[in-house]
Order: sequence, then structure tokens, then C-alpha cells
Amino acid sequence: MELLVLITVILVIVAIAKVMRSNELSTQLTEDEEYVSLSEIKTQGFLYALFGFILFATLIMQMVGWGKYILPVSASEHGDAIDDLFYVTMYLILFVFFVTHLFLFGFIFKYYKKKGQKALWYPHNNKIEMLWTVIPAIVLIALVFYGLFTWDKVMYPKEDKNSINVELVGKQFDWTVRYSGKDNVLGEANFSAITSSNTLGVLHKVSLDSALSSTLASIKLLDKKVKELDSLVNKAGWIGKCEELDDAETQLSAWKANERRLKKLIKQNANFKASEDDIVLVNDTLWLPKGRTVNFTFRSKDVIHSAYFPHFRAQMNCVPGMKTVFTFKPRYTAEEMKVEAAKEGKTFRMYELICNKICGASHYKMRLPIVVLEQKEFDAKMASKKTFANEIGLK
Ligand SMILES: [Cu+2]
Repeated sequence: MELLVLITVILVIVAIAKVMRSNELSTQLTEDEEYVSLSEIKTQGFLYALFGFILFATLIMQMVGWGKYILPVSASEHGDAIDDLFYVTMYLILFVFFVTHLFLFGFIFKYYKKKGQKALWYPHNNKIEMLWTVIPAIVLIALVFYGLFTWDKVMYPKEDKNSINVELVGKQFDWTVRYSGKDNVLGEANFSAITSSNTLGVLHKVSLDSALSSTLASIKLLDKKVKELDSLVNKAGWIGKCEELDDAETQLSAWKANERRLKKLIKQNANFKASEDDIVLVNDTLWLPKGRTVNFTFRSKDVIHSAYFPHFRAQMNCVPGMKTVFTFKPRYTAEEMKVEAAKEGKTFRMYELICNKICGASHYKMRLPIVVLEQKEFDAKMASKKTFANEIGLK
């Protein structure tokens, strides 16, 4: 069957080549001045002009008709600078697009072949070459610098004493938010201390002890399993169990490494006070105070995710093994945003955080509602949540 398909494909290619060749030969035989008639050329010229007109008309119609679907005014203060950069670039592109295409279709129409008309042979002009090389180069350099200045302004804002620190951790496939609590300091975290109840591995004497005891329990179980498998493979000669034994041994050595790391952390006997008032919310809502600078720290527990806040014009990658940062100040609650959007003839429903990296099969699930609250409401919301100390049974 596959051979038949292959032969058919080859035969079709050969047939097309033969048809093209015969067409070429017949053209050579019949070729003369009027092979394409002047009236045909005229029709082509008109068709090009019509095509150009339809292209411009549909583009303008789309821009006018669908403009209301682009994002409303920025919900964060720095966002205006990003919007300005976007619009300057966009208007420039549109200007160049319209001018170049006007020339393209206009000239095809203006200079279609007419009776007795001869084409002008005009191979080179240094002045024109200079113009269309230097002007775009200057414009692009200016755009690059404008982009760099905007980046600088957005990424390194002035330090704000009234800011709050929030950590956002992505994992396949949800978000965990950690607020720094009353002291505004995020407690230390370490992956070795991660347990089912301490998903971020926040460090505290109590959480370290419970991580160590669950690590020891896992070691005990695996140790037993390895011994059983070992006797099956080495004493009873059950070769089929070799792979299982290898896996169990690898897991056992990983857990033993975790035990060593935890013991080292416990030995340091550090003061983990900062983590006590932290508030950890798994797959909940991102509550933000209005008019206050929020310093975000981003982390990932598995692959690269990207925390994307479209309404706030912010995005930052969450990379396993490192911390990334971004700072912004929300300026409208959802209700205020509805009013602002309506002023522009746009609709607004809700703020949300979405993952902007295709991070796996359920990537689409990585979204978290964002609610911007007035300071008082925000404080009340935080007071209603369990602190890390509550979670580990300290208070
Ligand atoms: Cu993701």
C-alpha cells in the first residue's frame, strides 16, 4: 500500500513536470509582442488597484470594529509607559505599512503597459539607497532606546517605603501566593522542607521537624522495600524485579540526601520568626491593596511558568531554582476599572493572573482571580486568613 502511494506521488510529480515543460515549449512557439494583450494588462492594473483598496478598507474596518476588544486602560501605574511604547511602535508600523503599500499598488496601476510606452531602465541611485537605509536605521535605533528607557523605568522603580512583599509560586498546574504578613518580611523557604501541608517549604523549627520526621518515615518504608526486593533479586534470583530494585534504591538515596539537608538546616538553629506571620494561600485568589506598591518575588517548583497580569501590563517568568522579581502598583479596584473601561467604550469583567508559558497538558488551568481591595478591606482579608504559625499549630 505504502509503495503504491509512493509510486503515485512520483508519477504525479513527473506528470506535473511534463505539463510544465510542454507549456514552456508551446510558449516559445507562439511568443510574440502581443502574447499578453494590452487590454489584459489593463485589467490586471485595475485589479491590483482594487485589491489594494479592499486591503486598506478591511484593515481599517477591523481596527475600528474590533478596537473595543483590546485591553482597557492600564490598572497599574507603570502600565501607561508600556502602553505608550506599544502605541508609538504600532502607529509607526501602520504609517510605514500604508505608505509602502500605497506606492506598491498605486504604481502598479499608474504604470501598467500602455500602447507605444517604453519602460525606463533605472538600475541604481545612491541617494535613494542612502535614504531608505539611513532613515529606517535611525528610527529603529530610536525605538530601541525608547524601549530600553521604558524597561529601565518599569523594572527599577523608585523604592517605596509603603510597599508590601508578596511571593508567587507556580507549579503544574496552579499558583500559590505567600504574603509577608505584619512584619512585611517573607520567611525563608527551602525545597527540602516541602511536605503535603507545607507546599512551599517555608522554614520554621516546627516545619523542619515535621519535614524531617516525614522524611525519616519515607526512608524507613523505602529501606524495607529495598531489603525485600534485594532478597527477591539476589537470593531468589527473580531477575524481573531488578528494575524495581534500582528505582527503590535511587529513591532511597534521594530521601537520605534530603535527611542530610534538613539536619543541616536544623543545626543552623536560625531564627525563623519572619515566617510565622506569613500567609500561604494555595490556588485561592490574589488579593492586592489599591494604591500600594507590591513587590513580587516569583518562583517555580517544576518547569518554567510565566506570571502574566494583562490588565496590569506585567509579566515575569517563574524559573525553577531561582527568584525573579517585578513591582507594580494597582490603581483601580474592579468596580473603578469597569467605569474606566466604559469611558473607552470597552468592557471589563475581572482581573486575573494567567500562566503565559505552555508548561504542560493542563497549562490552561493555571489562572488565578485577582481582586484589588481598598487598604482597610485588604487588612481585614489578611486578618481572616490563617498565618503560617496557625498552620503549623503554634498559635
Ligand atoms: Cu504554567
